[in-house]
Amino acid sequence: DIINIKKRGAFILFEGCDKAGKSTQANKLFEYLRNNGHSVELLKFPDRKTKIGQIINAYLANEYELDDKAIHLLFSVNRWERMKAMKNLLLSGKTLIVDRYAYSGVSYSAAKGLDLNWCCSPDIGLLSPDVIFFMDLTAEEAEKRGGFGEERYEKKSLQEKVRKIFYMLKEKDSDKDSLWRILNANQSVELLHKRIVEYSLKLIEKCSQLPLKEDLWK
Ligand code: 2DT
Ligand code: MG
Repeated sequence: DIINIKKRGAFILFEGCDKAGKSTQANKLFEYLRNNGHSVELLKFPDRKTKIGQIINAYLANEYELDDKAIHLLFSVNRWERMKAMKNLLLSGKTLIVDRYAYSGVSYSAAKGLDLNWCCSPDIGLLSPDVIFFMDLTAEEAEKRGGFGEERYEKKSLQEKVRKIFYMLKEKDSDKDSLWRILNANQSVELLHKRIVEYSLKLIEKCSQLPLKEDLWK
């Protein structure tokens, strides 16, 4: 007899600096998986639609000032308020493609000068991703892509610091085999997409058997 063991979905995360192509690749992976019979959902942080997200949006648009620590905590709250729903989706078998997460949270705040460990603490115990596709692009290359926009943080000098801190967070995970996949974002969209799809299909199969982890930075 077939014993029907429910398979969980994979938590696939895209991280990186602005202009690296995270949203492009997240969207393309979502379309690919959806068109190939997978149960999949696309999420983005910050989620600007919640009440907290609206404050974050105003802050990013420079319409509203907040203490660096206060806004850092709001970004974290904006993840915690989605945790139950994300957990239920994953357990129901949906693969989640997530555009930015706590790694962005820490990198951008620490780039402004906040203590790295302090920045990590509010996100401890969040769901952990099964893979981090780190779309890596130098600030110089990012600037060539039509320049940064008007939002807070979209400046070359800050982006350089953010990138360094992403690499520090990768070091912190050096015991976690193949969690981070560093992708050179300075290559063709289609080539990157192909590699991401190949890796994701294997990953979805592999982690369907593994328990969900709510152990970020534990
Ligand atoms: P987008 O350009 O991707 O919408 O991001 N950020 C993001 C933080 O400072 N902390 C966080 O926790 C997250 C998720 C990165 C908007 C900006 O918000 C920054 C860029
Ligand atoms: Mg942006």
